[in-house]
Amino acid sequence: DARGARVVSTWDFGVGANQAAWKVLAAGGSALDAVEAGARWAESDLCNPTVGRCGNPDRDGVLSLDASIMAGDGRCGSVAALTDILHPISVARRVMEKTPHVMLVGEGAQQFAVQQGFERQKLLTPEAEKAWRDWLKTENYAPQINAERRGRPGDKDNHDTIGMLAIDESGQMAGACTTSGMAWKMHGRVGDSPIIGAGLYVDNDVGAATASGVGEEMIRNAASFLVVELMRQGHSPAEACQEAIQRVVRKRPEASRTLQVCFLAMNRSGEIGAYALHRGFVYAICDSKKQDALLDSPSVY
Ligand code: SD4
Repeated sequence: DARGARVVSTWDFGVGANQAAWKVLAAGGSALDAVEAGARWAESDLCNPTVGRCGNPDRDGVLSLDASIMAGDGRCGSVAALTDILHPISVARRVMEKTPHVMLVGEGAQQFAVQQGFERQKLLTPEAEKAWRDWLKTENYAPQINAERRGRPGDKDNHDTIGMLAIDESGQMAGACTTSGMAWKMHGRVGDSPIIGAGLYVDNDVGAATASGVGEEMIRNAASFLVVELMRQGHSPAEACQEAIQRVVRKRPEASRTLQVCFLAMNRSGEIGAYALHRGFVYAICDSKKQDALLDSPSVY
């Protein structure tokens, strides 16, 4: 049975993504297959302006996608600045499984995807293009604390990057992270999500961590690796996330007041914790007892 299995994801749409992952776990599938299935669900979601095909573009109007996947035994793969491919998470997995490398970017990532049988397709939605044209009127790059969710509870635009962590019935862990990155980013900008150790880190010996928010802060702090290392030193997932957030604040106290950073972690016992800089971060848990739990993260501000 899948009693020991569990999956956790960032943000409210994590509930739907978890259910896609749970189908795999409940059938005795691997954590790796589960997180890929969950991330694919999010990438296909038609109302998410920060992941996959409905993502907002960069400031040149190009939708460029970042994704990473990692297994608890240290295998990992990622793609960055990938364009015109619907499922970056599956390309990341192919990088892990079919190449001697960990990360492919831009044109090379797309070339590899096409060689692997992924279809090239135009992804920018009319809504995202319109949002970009509106943005061009001011060209003001000022990431909102919780992307489109702030102050509009229940709004269908209530979404953000998905980071997903899972443990399967055999105790193997895996994680996935997929995003269109920060809306109106510079062309060529890469965030934390495809960088192993920044947006995602998984170690079967300890646990796993993922992040959402302004990726520059996660990269600066090797944040997901930091959270896992704090758990290795004996901290609970919640304490590890909180300590990592404190590190972000100590490093850039002023910027921390206006940027959102969110960490989510699970240890090898399946215990889960989260912490954010600002209020508004929620995460979804799914296991054999409850399929649709949505919890509020504690925060500094
Ligand atoms: C990035 N961390 O590209 C991602 C975006 C995100 O909430 O998580 N937004 O920086």
